[in-house]
Amino acid sequence: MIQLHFAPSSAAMVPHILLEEIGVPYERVLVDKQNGGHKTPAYLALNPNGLIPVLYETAAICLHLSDTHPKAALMPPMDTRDRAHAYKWLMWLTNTLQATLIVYFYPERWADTGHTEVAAEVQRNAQARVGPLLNQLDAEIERRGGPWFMGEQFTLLDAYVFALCRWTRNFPRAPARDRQHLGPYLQRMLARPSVQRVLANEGLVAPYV
Ligand SMILES: N[C@@H](CCC(=O)N[C@@H](CS)C(=O)NCC(=O)O)C(=O)O
Repeated sequence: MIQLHFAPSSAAMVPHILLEEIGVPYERVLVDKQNGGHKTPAYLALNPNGLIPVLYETAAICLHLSDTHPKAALMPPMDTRDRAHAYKWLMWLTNTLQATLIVYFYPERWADTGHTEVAAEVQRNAQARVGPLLNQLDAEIERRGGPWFMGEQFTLLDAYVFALCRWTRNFPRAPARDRQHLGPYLQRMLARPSVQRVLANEGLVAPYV
């Protein structure tokens, strides 16, 4: 059976949503991130990066779930322009938006030890860089016309966009939900039964986005 190693609201939320969409049996394994459960020797044997989820990278897990559960149609059909665009957005989500958000959440890693002012500056700059990235998502949702990120078809990108947008919910300025098209889109995502199950499974409370 598939095992999903997760910490609440982490990158593991993306495959978590997809597993609920697919409807296969799977086992959730809670990683105690607050107490460094992702840095223990046992966990590092599973993911030497000490990051969650386990079958890193998140984008690779999404593609693997899509490949192994074709009936769920989590990607646009092969040999289409939309398929190419879906690859493009998946790479962008993982190597641009997610990577910048990680700088926002762990700014001290980009500063010398104890240089809290530098870390605060790094965090401010990371947040400023996330803003235009969220604008790109907003513009794409407008261009495609919804209801989902790629248009009519719900894809694995929706789980990724949702989880990363959720990470901005405590931004002091302009979180994802404040944008004209992203705001209603996130509400549509919240209404999906799979997403509701995931929020409950992860023990999360409102406000969700
Ligand atoms: N590129 C990796 C990044 C995973 C990642 O950064 N996971 C976070 C949780 S959202 C984590 O484990 N952070 C703990 C840490 O950085 O120590 C992926 O997409 O799987």
